[in-house]
Amino acid sequence: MKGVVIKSTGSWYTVRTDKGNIIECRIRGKFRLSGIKSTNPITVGDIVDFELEKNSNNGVITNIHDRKNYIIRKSVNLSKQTHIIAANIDQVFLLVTLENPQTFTSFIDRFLATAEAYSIPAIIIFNKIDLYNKKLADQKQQLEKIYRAIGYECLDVSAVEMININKLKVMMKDKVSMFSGHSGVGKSTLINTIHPELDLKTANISAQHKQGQHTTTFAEMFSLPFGGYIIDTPGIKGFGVVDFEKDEIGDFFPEIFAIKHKCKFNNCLHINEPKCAVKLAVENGTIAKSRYISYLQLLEDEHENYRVDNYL
Ligand SMILES: Nc1nc2c(ncn2[C@@H]2O[C@H](COP(=O)(O)OP(=O)(O)O)[C@@H](O)[C@H]2O)c(=O)[nH]1
Ligand SMILES: [Mg+2]
Ligand SMILES: [Zn+2]
Repeated sequence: MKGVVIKSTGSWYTVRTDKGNIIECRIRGKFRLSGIKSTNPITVGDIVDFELEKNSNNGVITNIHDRKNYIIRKSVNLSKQTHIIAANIDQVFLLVTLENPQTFTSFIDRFLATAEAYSIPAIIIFNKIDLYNKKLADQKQQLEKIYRAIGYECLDVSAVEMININKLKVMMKDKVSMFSGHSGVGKSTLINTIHPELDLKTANISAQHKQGQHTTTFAEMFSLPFGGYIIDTPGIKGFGVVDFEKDEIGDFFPEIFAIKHKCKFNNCLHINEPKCAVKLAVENGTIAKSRYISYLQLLEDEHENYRVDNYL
């Protein structure tokens, strides 16, 4: 039998079959995936084969299907181990607010580059538009222009005033989605708006200060009443961590990737090399300055502690 892992608590995996049956499964002995040094062999979103155990309603997982993508987090201790937070994600929504809290472009761009590195399509949601005055609306429009031009879909919503919620539902239908963004941007409120039965706690700031949570929280996948899933990752700030190599960062900026072959040097890092097509594009305005600055920041950032939140 085949199903998708919707929850994992360490030793038990909750598997949902295509028909919607829920089976609690275990793994027998050590089940190791080659290539990934991870503390957990199976994660939420994994497609698995399983057999039912005799004389019980439980199952044993016998096989994991190849993952199309996955997001990881480093273990808290300094070993090289990682923890896989979730797999097979169709899209990740970055919730952005320009005030209360303010989301900076450097945060947006780091997030988008990370999504590119994970091969997960990213969509930008501007929330709380009910609060926007003319100045913020203009600022938002400029950002949308920048991000749409490089291929990122953007949507304006208000979780409180129910603006464009149906559009969001259409985007989420039959897909596995994740929400991300700074604390306070309205992730829980928006999830509750699209799926009131989940009844997530909102404006909950205390959870973030519990450092220990990083080791004990598990992602969970909820089915949406209109079709599709949402993965909730309680207590996990941000979006996992990618160790960027300097010479690949540009590949995670679509507009840089698109023109890098025009640089004189094929190992150009677009800093101050001669005849650099990227720098030229920044000068003539084809590449947004804010994007280029974010790119340079990522280049310089190699020793950054993964727990540090740029925003704070
Ligand atoms: N005005 C307005 N407030 C919102 C909106 N969405 C969320 N909020 C408020 O923003 C605060 C933080 O929301 P919450 O969902 O807890 O944010 P989270 O930390 O991203 O999960 C709460 O007080 C919400 O009521 C919105 O669309 N408009
Ligand atoms: Mg929340
Ligand atoms: Zn260059």
